[in-house]
Amino acid sequence: MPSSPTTFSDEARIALENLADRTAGLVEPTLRFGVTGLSRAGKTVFITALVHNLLSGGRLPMFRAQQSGRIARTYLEPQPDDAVPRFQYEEHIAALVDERIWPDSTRAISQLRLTIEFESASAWSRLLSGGRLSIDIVDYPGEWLLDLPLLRQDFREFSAAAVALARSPARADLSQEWLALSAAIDPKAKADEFDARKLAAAFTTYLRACKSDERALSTLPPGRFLMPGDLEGSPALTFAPLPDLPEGKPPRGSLWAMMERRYESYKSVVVKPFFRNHFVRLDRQIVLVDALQAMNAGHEAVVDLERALSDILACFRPGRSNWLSALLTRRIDRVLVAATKADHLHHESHDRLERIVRRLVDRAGAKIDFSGAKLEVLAMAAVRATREATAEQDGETLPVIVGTPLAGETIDGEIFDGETKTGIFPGDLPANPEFLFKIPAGGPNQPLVHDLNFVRFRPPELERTAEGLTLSLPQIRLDRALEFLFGDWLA
Ligand SMILES: Nc1nc2c(ncn2[C@@H]2O[C@H](COP(=O)(O)OP(=O)(O)OP(=O)(O)O)[C@@H](O)[C@H]2O)c(=O)[nH]1
Ligand SMILES: [Mg+2]
Repeated sequence: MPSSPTTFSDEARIALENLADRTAGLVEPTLRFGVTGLSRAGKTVFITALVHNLLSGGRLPMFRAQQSGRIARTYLEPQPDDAVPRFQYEEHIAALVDERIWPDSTRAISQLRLTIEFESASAWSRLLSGGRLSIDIVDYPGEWLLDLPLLRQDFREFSAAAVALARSPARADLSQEWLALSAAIDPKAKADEFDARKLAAAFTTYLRACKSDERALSTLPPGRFLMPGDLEGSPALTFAPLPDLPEGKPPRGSLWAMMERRYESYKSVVVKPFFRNHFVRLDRQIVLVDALQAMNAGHEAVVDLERALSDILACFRPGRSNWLSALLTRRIDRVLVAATKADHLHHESHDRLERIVRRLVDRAGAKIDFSGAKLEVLAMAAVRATREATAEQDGETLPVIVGTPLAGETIDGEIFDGETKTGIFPGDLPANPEFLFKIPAGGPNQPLVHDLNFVRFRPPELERTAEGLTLSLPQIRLDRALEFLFGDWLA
């Protein structure tokens, strides 16, 4: 049995805080909704589109409360947690709608409270909730989840796992320099700040190379090495795993002892507070994945995405909860894994993308007990940047997608200026997802699907109705995501 990642006093504190959350929730029902995904997966765009569609009453046919006209009013309210940055909804939506640019990358946690006043379909819940639901949306990097397993690992275990991964065929060429540097330094030698910095820098360079667009690897803990935030340069980030540690304990004053101490600081300064203050308080969770990017980077990237998904899903310790445990510790009872950016494909491939992600999740989640919690998979686009059309080629009618490629994108040698619209044939995904797990003839780092066309588009121009009303941002299957995530609370 792995030991619990928290100590008893942590558990007691979590229980008390959850009790406080719940008591407040009796007066005003609140749902804490976590949004996560590895960097660039589409978290910021998803939250912005979700809030925008609810605030502006967007067309969401599969989101029943909205479709049946039972939502009276939706508005933003100040969030309850004063120490967490607010999600900058107004800036992000202005970028998307007014400037038609994608919002800036964000690297930390942020939060937003959305309150929905609705008419419940059932008399019971009208009586109990008074028709108000507050949703606290918490946006945090998926990389932080990949750090949670570190709570169960000591420095020796962490080093062994990191080095084994670095020596795997998919990464060996990238980790060479760092491993050579580590081999030249004796872990039992006297601790030296300069050595520690050199090792940490070489280790970080290796992690960064894994993450580059061509490789698109996902499992790269410790997460803060690639997004240090305000901890940049601090001792808690100036360490590296050490290969082939000898038996026994590190000698006092050695480099090994210093690295071990800093690794433990990383856990207590970075990982534990996230776990305690944010993670354990969630009720519902969406995990966004950019499966298209992984497929485009090749077999290794897909295998690595599966590994990351497996680690991420293992963090949600859902389970059957009785009334007491529901009161004491929150349990995530619904997890949605959503493939984003489906607007890069023709709708005929949306179901295929969904099937591909389901296959990945099945493999990743095989070892995890989801009893009592629902796990759903979806292919969606929070913002649909393209529309569909057909084109004639050699007497054949082909489905195309039409949009404005970002400035600088090239198609067949033509460089786009960010203003010109064009139609492309997006290509098809294979019907059978098993292709994901076979190394293609070209090698493990070649695109898995050859005729897929990847072009990045600008956010769409908003359409107007005949009466001159501006419509909400278009989306694909965002309504299905909302129904799964909140539908039962608004029933
Ligand atoms: N076409 C399309 N592109 C999207 C969509 N969502 C995200 N993107 C693209 O993906 C990029 C990253 O999206 P973000 O929402 O910023 O991703 P994030 O997960 O918040 O990224 P970080 O904050 O950097 O971790 C955007 O700049 C867009 O180019 C979508 O629904 N459709
Ligand atoms: Mg973001």
